[in-house]
Amino acid sequence: MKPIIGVTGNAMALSRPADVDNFLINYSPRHYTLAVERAGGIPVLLPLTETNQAEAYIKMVDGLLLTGGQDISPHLYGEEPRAVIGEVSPQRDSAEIALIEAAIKHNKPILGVCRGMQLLNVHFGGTLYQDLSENPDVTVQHVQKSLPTISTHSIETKENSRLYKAFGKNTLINSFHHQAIRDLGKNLTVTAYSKDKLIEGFESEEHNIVAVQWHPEITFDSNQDSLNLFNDLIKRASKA
Ligand SMILES: [Mn+2]
Repeated sequence: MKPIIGVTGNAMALSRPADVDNFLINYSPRHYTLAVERAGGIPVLLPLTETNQAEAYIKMVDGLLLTGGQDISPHLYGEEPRAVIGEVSPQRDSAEIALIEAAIKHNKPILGVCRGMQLLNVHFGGTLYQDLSENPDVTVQHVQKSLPTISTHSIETKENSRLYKAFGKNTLINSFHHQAIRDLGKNLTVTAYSKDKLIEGFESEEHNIVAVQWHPEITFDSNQDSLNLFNDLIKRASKA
């Protein structure tokens, strides 16, 4: 039986056709489910629910994929929003934190991507830069202007980590984040840095977590290293 991977969903209002203006739909960028399928898993979309179904959902799946999206509500790390912050979704934050807690409780592996990585960090007590402009040391372009399929900035991974096994010591990745980790959460190990020392990936062996700041789900088709990361999730989920 192929492992079932829960893919966190988002909600948005359809603006067309005009007669269903602001019609709310559940969605998730298709890259995530395509990457899970290619790696040999069965993706299922987890809708953003009004009530906390987290434990019930986690019992149905073998692994959890936390997808990209909105900024993390700064109240979760003790700050007021500053002018530089983007759209937040407190409802999505709390729904996904409940999924994280349930996944850890039931020992189901997690892969966090972009927002997913930031939320995991905050969940473990870490903090974020609300915008990269708040970090004077940033010199690399982290919101790339090139197509998402193009890898633009380099990272260096920690030897013998899961990211090292998937991507090797040095590689190029794509980058679409205007927020970043400021203080790392407890019990997390940084396993990838950019040249300007931003945390681009971390892992927790204890909690079966791998998280990346970039978007390997967009490049898995042309980049074997990116597919390796999803293969690793499926392998971890097979043992769950
Ligand atoms: Mn980056």
